[in-house]
Amino acid sequence: MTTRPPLATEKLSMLIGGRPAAAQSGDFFESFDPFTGKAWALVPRAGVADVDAAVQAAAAAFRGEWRTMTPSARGQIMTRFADLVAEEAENLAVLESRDNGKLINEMRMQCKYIPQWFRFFGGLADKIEGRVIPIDKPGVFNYTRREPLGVVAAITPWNSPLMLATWKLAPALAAGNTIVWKPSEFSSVSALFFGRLFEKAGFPKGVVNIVTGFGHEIGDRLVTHPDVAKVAFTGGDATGRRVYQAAAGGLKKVTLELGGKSANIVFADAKMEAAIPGLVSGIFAATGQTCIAGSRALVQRSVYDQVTEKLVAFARTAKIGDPLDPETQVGPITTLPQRAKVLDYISIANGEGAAQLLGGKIPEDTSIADGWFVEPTIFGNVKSSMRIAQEEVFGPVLSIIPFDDEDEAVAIANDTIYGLAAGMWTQNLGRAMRLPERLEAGMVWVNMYRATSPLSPFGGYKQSGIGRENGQTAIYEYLQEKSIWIDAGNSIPAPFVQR
Ligand code: TXE
Repeated sequence: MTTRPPLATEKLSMLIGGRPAAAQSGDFFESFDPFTGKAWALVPRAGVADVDAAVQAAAAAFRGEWRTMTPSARGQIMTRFADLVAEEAENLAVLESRDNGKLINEMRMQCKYIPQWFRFFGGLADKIEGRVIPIDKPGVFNYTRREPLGVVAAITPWNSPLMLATWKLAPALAAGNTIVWKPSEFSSVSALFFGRLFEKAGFPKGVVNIVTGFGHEIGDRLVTHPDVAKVAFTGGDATGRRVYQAAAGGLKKVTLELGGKSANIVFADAKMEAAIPGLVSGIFAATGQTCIAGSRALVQRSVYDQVTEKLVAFARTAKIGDPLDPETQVGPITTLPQRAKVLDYISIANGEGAAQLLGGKIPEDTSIADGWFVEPTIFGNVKSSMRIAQEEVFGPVLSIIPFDDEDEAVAIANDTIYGLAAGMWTQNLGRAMRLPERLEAGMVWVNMYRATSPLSPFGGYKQSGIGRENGQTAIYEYLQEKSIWIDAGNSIPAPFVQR
């Protein structure tokens, strides 16, 4: 087993106004290592007063030198930050893997890739241009500026802690906003180490603030604080709805990235050597704890038996174990309540009459008994109406649903309240061109699955979210357009008539 030194003796600090900060109450909470089931770090337990202090610091920073700094200088700081993150990538990956139990390979890939977001959006900082409008009034010059919103509250979940925060922080900072970031109470450790790099990179004090604590204790204050202009949230749809409602009170802008029930569709003409690992990577990589999990495999009936058999055989060989071991392919579930939820859905699926073809329980291997594991689980002959095909499980549970033709595949794929992602496997060029536009999903992958990039938009159709992250246009989620009118004709206004 890899070494797992405790961080527990080191009391970690939040970041408020550029300074390391304890909670004003002095309280901490334990963060757990999902592989050992034991507490391994102590994280400050922020209260409302800490949130207020962080928002105040962010609001002051927004009015300070950050506001008057040239966009090019802002971009350069972001590039320096990217370099620092690149240097720290390995350490950050280990912290993330310890804290949320996800595979070290996955966290390494993410932490090495994160700098690209800061480079990409840092590069965009001085390309935020206004427009000159050929206005229909003689002698009048009309132009627009794109301006930042103010303080952005970033609220992030436990599954990809730094990556999902980066998707918010990078565009928000490039646009000139300031930040209060609240990571998930289940995975705050990496955020607090990441936080140490902001000042080193040259961000003015207070531009980025980090408060750690429980959603039910401080989330509402952060969302409703009068000085917060925008809320950028990734998490479950139930919490997303609550955040949306709370933000509505202050008419705040929001982006929400919520759950999914994504279809990964295999046609009979697919290259099976690619499709089978593609189905597995869609669901069992990250132990199913990803919003874009391909949790519904839609398989054309003529190859249904063949695909199912190969899939089960392939998934059966997945190596379950220590997420810090690079050989491990399936790690633990991040939280105990989440494991209970996954096991609950497995019994619901059995109760609904789905055919359990693999897994379904806690592994019997005593060497990993302390970890919060669930076996990779596959259900066959699932009907689209079953709860296991409709609700987000967020665990290593795959439902296989047969279909006859393209129309039925599209109908089943779209038969959900969600619309985050979809995958399809086919060698037929016409089908590959035709189908993506019929799928109600923000991202469609053809003969590939689960790819993301700073360059390409990410977000949900239907109840999978509001707004987009990533890609050039994501920066507009953090800007507002101002229209400026100048009378260049020296005319005298007519006092009682609209111009
Ligand atoms: O997420 P929450 P949870 C789904 C997945 C999972 C379910 C619940 O199905 O089983 O959500 O997971 C903060 N005001 N996803 O409970 O509650 C919270 O502290 C403001 C999908 O862990 O959504 C954390 O920082 N904030 C998903 C963040 O919201 C509040 C990723 C997300 O936690 C708050 C994770 C409140 N009232 C889970 N209450 C995805 N889309 O990738 C909580 N929070």
